[in-house]
Amino acid sequence: MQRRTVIKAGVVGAVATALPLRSSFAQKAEFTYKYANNLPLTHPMNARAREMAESILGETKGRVEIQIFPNNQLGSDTDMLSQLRAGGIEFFTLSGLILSTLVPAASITGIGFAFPNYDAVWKALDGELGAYVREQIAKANLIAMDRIWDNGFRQITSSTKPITTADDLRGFKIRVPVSPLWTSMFKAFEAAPASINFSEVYSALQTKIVDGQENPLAIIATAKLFEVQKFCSLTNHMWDGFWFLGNRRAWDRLPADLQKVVAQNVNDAGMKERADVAALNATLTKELSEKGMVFNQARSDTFRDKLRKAGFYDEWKGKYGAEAWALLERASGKLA
Ligand code: X2X
Repeated sequence: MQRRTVIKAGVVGAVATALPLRSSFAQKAEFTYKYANNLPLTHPMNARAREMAESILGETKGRVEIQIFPNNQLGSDTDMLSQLRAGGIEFFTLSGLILSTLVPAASITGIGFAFPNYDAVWKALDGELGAYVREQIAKANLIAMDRIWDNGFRQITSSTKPITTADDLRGFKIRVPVSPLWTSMFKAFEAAPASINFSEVYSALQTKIVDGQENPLAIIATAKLFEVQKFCSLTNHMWDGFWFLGNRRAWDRLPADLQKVVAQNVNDAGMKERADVAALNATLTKELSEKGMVFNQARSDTFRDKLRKAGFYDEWKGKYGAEAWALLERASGKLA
């Protein structure tokens, strides 16, 4: 059986099982909430989520149990977003860019080359820009925890060639996540982007439906994309993070004291996950090289120029509106 078939069978056969938690509580929890995500067990997101769920169980004396369903066990991001809205799952971590299919403003943090480094990212996301996006998320009847979790600065991988300048992307078949901003950005590069959920990325690369994809090093490593990709071009073309989202009705069912314990632990876990991902991204070039990936430093200036010339920044400024764009530019400097 192909990997793709196995993944599908897993979802259809409803064999998903939550990560086991250490618990000394004999009673069934008063609130048993499902938290689903799209990342492998080995990614820091899931290690920190597990600690988080254990401390929530302990601090609420067994009243709140968070069951973790990693690795797209409950379906693709698109599926999980529907489940979150319907209340089939209570919590879900999702890239702001994919969330923009529901909350258009949420993709603003992924604008190409907006943030020069992590200091600028956290200043904006833990500050006014993050607060603005969370307000827009609240209008869609979802809650977003204060601290966004890190995905990282994204790099381009390929099975065919290294990408050094923007011209190398011309006609390049590249997978992008399901989000208008991603498609727009890679069209501005004159690439041939295909929207594919992360649950299908490994098999799409393996079967050469696309020649490349883009993701932070921590994902290239933990999702084993190096098995099906040869080149990794360090473009740092955008930053991406995961909002820790909750279903509004499920959240409102929790008494205030329990909400406080849950929010505190989720935000603390997010801060630890940020540190883990930063550490990984600093060391993974070596580890992935040893696994056979060939790295090159891309010429970021050529990519940025191309976006500017294609009218990418002007177009998105118009979509987000002046207020949101001003908040972004306070962190990024002038873009359009
Ligand atoms: O889908 C992706 O590429 C990933 C894992 O980075 C996101 O969740 C946006």
